[in-house]
Amino acid sequence: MASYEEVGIGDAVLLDEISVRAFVNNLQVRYNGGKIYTYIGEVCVSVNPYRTNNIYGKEFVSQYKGREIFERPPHIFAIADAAYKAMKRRGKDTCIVISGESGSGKTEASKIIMRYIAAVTNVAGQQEVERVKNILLQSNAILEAFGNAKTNRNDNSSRFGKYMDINFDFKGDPIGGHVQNYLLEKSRVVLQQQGERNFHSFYQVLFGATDAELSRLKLKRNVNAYHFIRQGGSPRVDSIADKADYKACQQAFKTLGFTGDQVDAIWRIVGAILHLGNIEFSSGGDETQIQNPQEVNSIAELLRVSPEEVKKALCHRVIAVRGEVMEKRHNDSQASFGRDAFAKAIYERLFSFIVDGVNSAIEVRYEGVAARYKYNTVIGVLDIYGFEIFERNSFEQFCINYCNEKLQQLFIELVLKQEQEEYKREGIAWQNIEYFNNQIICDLVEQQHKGIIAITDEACLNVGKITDEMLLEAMENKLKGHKHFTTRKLSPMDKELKHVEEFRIKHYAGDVVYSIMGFLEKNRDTLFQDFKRLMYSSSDPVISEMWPEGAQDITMTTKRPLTAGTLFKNSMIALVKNLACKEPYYIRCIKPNEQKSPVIFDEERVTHQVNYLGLVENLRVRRAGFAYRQSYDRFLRRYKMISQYTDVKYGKTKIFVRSPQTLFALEQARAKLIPGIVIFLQKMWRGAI
Ligand code: AOV
Ligand code: MG
Repeated sequence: MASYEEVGIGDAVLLDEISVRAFVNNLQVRYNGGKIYTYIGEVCVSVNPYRTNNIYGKEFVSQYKGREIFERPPHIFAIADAAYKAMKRRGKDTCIVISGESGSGKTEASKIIMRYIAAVTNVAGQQEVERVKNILLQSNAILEAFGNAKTNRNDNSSRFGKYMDINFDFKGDPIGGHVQNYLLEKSRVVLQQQGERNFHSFYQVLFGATDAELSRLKLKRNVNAYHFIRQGGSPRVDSIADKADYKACQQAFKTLGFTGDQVDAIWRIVGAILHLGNIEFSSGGDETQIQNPQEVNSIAELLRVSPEEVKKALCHRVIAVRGEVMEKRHNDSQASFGRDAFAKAIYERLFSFIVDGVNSAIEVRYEGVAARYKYNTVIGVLDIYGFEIFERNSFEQFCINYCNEKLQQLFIELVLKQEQEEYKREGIAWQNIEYFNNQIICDLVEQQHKGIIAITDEACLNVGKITDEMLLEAMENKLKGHKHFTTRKLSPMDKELKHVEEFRIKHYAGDVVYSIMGFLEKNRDTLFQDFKRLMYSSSDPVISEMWPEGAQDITMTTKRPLTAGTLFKNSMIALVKNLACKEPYYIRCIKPNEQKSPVIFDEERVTHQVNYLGLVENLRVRRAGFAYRQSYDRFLRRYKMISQYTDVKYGKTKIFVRSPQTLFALEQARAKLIPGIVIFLQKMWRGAI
């Protein structure tokens, strides 16, 4: 049996002193002693260990299975178990919200939670449940291959947001699931900063495919031969095994039931994108020419379309003017723009296709297990892209950081605000605890008419007439004086704002300087119709079916689609609404240093995170408050067999228990009585009494 001795204080609620320093010190003592998890009541703080710890094996699973949170030393398993128990015992939909900045350990945490759930369910060994569990676990290999990339913050950074529902039957066994993905950072397909990579999939295929496979894709095993994947100058990463990951990904495609034709089309699209990146345009005048037509042939062959049509789509636009169809030749920059938009769009569409494939593999099959017990409950696991600041921050970082603001807002709402309001409602004496409410930053981004997204949308309506600089001016006019927004023009003395095209948002987690360049186009997200028709014309049904809108007649006027910013905003609002109606559990991840080192605990960096995550405020609310509350009837039902208890307060409708220890004592006393009661009942049933 593995020993797991306590170091420092496991539940910060029991610290002698409540201060940021004491809290961080305790985290440090625990981190140095190899303890990465610390509680604030039922919130689990996790400090990234940057090393493999042997704490997730079978013996640990059995230590946490079915136990109450406060019975065992802090562990992420206990939170997973609590969410699972609440779902199983009380039939509640629950969710586990994992937050923290880029590289803090969210994605690893989400996988550990999924493995725990897989380990504690299906004791009966049903085949269908085994199948579902296997698929849930293996889906990660695929989603990470196509949706994660090396950034300067994290070698395996999630470049999409992921919310996964796991559905359970009435026995508590997983019978299916659903993945919802949020805005993939598709600009990475065509552009990476120094030190970064494109999505893993590109390197996996180059390093992992056999010679025969590569030659079918018309690719050389040489990263430097392809513009789209060599820009960051770091094709090989020590912590990443591209070749093994390719194998795992291929295996996962099989397990999930992707057909051979589908997998073949997926890698052909990846290959076509690499060729597309090498296309160069040049012209003497306004009429662009493709410099390397052999690439066009490769693209056409891989996408199963005609080379003539590829060339046409790259060099022309077909437009309809008052019902009349005309061809217009691009100049070089229009052609390059079109090529990049095309590459980004086919990768994004490919990613959605893969997510759909994962979903059809795990959707609840009502003709199967669930037909007998349609009743099912859900545990949702949220793993998004963490807050990030780079050298250059653009529209993508703006969306990612806004997403983090929304999650912080949800935490504030549920943990800090409602908790305090509950005491007041219940008439329990309460001293208000102050915290920074980031609603003001959410409003800055998402408010109707006045928010940054709305201002950008308005500018996007004026196609061709408005530039990014003019958009920034519009923002300056509308947001002048806002405490969390500034530009160089608004504060000329501000040295951090080096360029006129920059604006700064004071986020909950720190100041970020964004460049406005590209905002309009990224928000508008145009893809010339010609490319949609080209993809639809593919003789490969897998590809053609990814692009149904290519069937549309050119002369048909279509409604203006929603912008990328508005779509993202809507999806965030829906996400928060979905999470808010479930019983939430929180994992708050902390990154201990910038060097990815297992031995450095950078006090300043950790203090900063503890501050912006509001952990000490969380602790104050928890400590001044009562760890556990329950409606009177439930409390009575559970504990009426034990007559004496202490340290409780009587609210109007609920009873509040201050410390976990009290509750633990109650639980223990109750547990001691139960065997006697069971024996009594058994005797009674047998007629012995
Ligand atoms: P993130 O999901 O929070 O970043 P990850 O979960 O990808 O961060 O963690 C980054 C790296 O830290 C992993 O690749 C591991 O090397 C290491 N790590 C994290 N958690 C653990 C753990 N529990 N045990 C061992 N190593 C760990 V981002 O997706 O960039 O926001 O956007
Ligand atoms: Mg991640």
